[in-house]
Amino acid sequence: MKLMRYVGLMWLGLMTPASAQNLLANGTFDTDVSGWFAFTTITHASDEGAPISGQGSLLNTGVFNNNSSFPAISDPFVVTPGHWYLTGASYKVPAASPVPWAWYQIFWYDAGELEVGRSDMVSGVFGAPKDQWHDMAGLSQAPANAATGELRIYLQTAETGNPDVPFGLWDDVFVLPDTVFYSNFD
Ligand SMILES: [Ca+2]
Repeated sequence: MKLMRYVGLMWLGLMTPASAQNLLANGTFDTDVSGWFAFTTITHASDEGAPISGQGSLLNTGVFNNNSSFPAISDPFVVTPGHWYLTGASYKVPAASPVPWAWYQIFWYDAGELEVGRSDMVSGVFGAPKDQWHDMAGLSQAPANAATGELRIYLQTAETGNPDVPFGLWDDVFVLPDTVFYSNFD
C-alpha cells in the first residue's frame, strides 16, 4: 500500500500538469497545523514524521471517550462539479491512546456554502497496530452542484467510560484533482 502510493505519487509528479497539486493548504505539517480547524485540540508534533513527508505531523487530542469520533477539518478548497478527486492520509495512534480506528470523508458544499453531500468514508482497519503509520487512499466524485469541499479526518474514541485521553497523529494528507490518474489507480 505504501509502496503503491509512493510510486503513484512519483508518477503523478512526473506525468501530470502543474495544476495537479494538493488542494489542501497544508497536508504535510512540516512546520505547523495551519489550514486546519478542530473543536478539539490540534497541535504540531515535530518528531513523529511519517515516511513520505517526514518530521512534522498534526496531533489531534480529544477530551473524553464516548464511542464517537472527532475530526480535524481542512480549509475549504474549490472543486469542479462532476470531477473526481484522489485523496489520501496517513495516521498513527500511540500506544497510550485508546483510539481504535481512523477515517476521513469529504464534505461537499454549494456556492451558498450549504452542504450538498459527503463522499464515501475512507477507513483504516479497526484495531490496527499502534505506534506505526497506516495509509488510506480513496477516490471521490464531486456532486453536480458542488463548489467547494472540505476534508474531515476523524479519530474514533474508545467506549464511554474509558479514562484514557484519545489522541492520534495525521500526516501526508492530500486531495488531488484526478486528471490522467483515474483508470490507472486501483
Ligand atoms: Ca510530515
